[in-house]
Amino acid sequence: MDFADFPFRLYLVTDQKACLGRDFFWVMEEAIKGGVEIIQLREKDLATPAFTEKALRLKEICSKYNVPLIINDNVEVAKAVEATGLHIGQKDESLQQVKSLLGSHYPVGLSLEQASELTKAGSEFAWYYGVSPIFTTPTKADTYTEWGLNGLQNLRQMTSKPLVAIGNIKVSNAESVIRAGADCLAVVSGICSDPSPAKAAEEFRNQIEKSIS
Ligand code: TZP
Ligand code: MG
Repeated sequence: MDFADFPFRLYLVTDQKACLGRDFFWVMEEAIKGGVEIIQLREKDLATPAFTEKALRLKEICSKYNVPLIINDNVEVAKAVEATGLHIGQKDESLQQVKSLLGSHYPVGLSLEQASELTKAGSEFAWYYGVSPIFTTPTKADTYTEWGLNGLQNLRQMTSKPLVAIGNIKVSNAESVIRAGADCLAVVSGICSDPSPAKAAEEFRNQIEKSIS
């Protein structure tokens, strides 16, 4: 993956609970079949060995479909499984710190909670910005103030880096989020909790196609 490239439009961020008791890997594969193009494994409660094991299993599925696997906030796991990239938030180790461990060309996505973080040292080396949260969401309680569509539009004027929108993105608001300036939609419950993850992903893809044509 060339560090400068971010051609993805539909990004799945995982949450075991959001899969509602169904087999996690089944949900992932269905989501990919429906059109998810990149997956971030986000595990807040697993220690590194179990996180690594899960990442290796997910990587097998991702590799089958040529879907990049991104690891949330664990450099050791990202290294161990040779993930395509890492994603970090504002409260995690800094971008410079993780790049010093992974190499300066390693793709690292960075969450932005407010526009002032754009000018923080190192932010310019992010692979993409996660715009978090676009809308408040029951999936993640500890989020900062929502950006809303206006906030996203303003941010769009401030940077040409790929913007990945996350937070309560549903099929019903997907088009407005793209039109406000998102390059890519990141979804948890809208796909993982749907009775048919494949169909849900397909519906997101249809909205995206409609919005960029
Ligand atoms: N970061 C900001 S919001 C969020 C994360 C991980 C969760 C988004 O979940 P959903 O179910 O798509 O609203
Ligand atoms: Mg984090």
